[in-house]
Amino acid sequence: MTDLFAPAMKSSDYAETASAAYRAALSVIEQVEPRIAEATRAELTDQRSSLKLIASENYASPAVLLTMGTWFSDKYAEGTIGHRFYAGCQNVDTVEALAAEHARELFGAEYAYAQPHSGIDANLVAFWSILAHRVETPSLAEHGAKSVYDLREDDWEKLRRAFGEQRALGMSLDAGGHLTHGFRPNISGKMFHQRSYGTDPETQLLDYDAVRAAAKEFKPLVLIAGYSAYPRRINFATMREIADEVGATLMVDMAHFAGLVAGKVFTGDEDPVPHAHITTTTTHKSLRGPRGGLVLATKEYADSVDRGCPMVLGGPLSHMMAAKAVALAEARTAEFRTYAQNVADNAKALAEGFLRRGATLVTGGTDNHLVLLDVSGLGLTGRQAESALLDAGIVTNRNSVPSDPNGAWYTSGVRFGTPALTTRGFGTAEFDRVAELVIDVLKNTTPAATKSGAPGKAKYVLADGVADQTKAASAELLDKHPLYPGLEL
Ligand code: DSN
Repeated sequence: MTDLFAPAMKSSDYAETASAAYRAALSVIEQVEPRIAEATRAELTDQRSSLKLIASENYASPAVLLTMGTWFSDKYAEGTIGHRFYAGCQNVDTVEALAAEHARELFGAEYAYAQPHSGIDANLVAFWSILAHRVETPSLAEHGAKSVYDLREDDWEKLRRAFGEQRALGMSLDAGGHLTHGFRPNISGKMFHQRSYGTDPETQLLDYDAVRAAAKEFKPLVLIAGYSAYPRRINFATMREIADEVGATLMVDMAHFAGLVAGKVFTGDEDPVPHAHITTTTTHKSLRGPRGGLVLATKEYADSVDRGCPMVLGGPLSHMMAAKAVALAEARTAEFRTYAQNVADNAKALAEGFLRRGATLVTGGTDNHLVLLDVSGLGLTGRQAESALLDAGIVTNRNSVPSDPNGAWYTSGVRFGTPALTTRGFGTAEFDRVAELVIDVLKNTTPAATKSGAPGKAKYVLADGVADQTKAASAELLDKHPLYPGLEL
């Protein structure tokens, strides 16, 4: 490990203290439910011994992990800082204020809300906040009400109708967008009339003219930007221009690339925060914090964002807000900037490693933290490729490619991300070796025939010996870059 918490882990004091803390914690757990202690140990062993390439995962520091396991978990604190519906929230106020302060400073945001429990919660807070600000606030005034609590039932009925008539425009799932950006089976696709924009059929790149044309025709209340499987950067200044042209609120979901924004790899037009009205994120992906969400907003949206609880959130998870504050403090360091740059450099090395070995990549490469490999040319579905890689100790996830003929279940792609292994200290040479191992596994995988003799979409055959050879080769890389060095349970 070469970055922020690695030097600390390498110092024997820190590693010994962290080891003692975890040994003590596990022995306390063991006395109540030994199988949980055992599963917790097994999870560390598994994480240490596999090549974790899931683009949305990472390894949080011991400081972040330990902060989650405290008595803050036991406190109810519905409300906002200094304005709670429960007594005795003074320490929660301290924690939430620190998390928000770090978030504001780190991202240069006017307002930060640290309560969302996850990314979907952060997006729900954003959607409701936009509706409240754009639809409800004028309606409230019209009804002579100061807050939603003053409304009568027939006023609510009008509001419900107004909400239901609103439109959202987001990136389609197969182009790399996220379920919560208006996908039909998600609530975002039900609370809004929804339309999606895709990518250029030739280049597979975002086509801003097409987004503009769709926005002009559809006139959305919310223009959503952001992705979970698009391997390129977005020009958020252009997205804001489009939003302004049609009177939309620009909401950016930066969950995947928040670490690259925090680490100043994405700056200027590629930094969403100065351009979006509302920016949401998770805290556990490239940002390397605890599982959770965060909403950043301009001042005009602050009041409505603050109503996240009770509108769509339960009581805040104070222990998680504390861990977010610790992670955000880590992300404000120079070491984190180096980490973020390494994440992007490593993704390029991985993409180039794939391309040199004849692979097909969606958009032909990457300039963020993820690479989307199209495995259809190898005669495989994403599901077969994902399973064969897992047999060989390489953990990834299958993913649709644009206009995927295999749909969202079998898919034709596999998504790879560099945040986790970069935390372990992998550099560009190691990622080139990872590309070699991946391609070797896939070239030795064939679809198993179905009863009719046609190739199936799920079953596969991995040639004998390849899984073991790959695991041995991975072990060499992993041993050189141990996870939590010095941590012994
Ligand atoms: N599950 C996350 C991902 O893998 O991208 C997004 O919600």
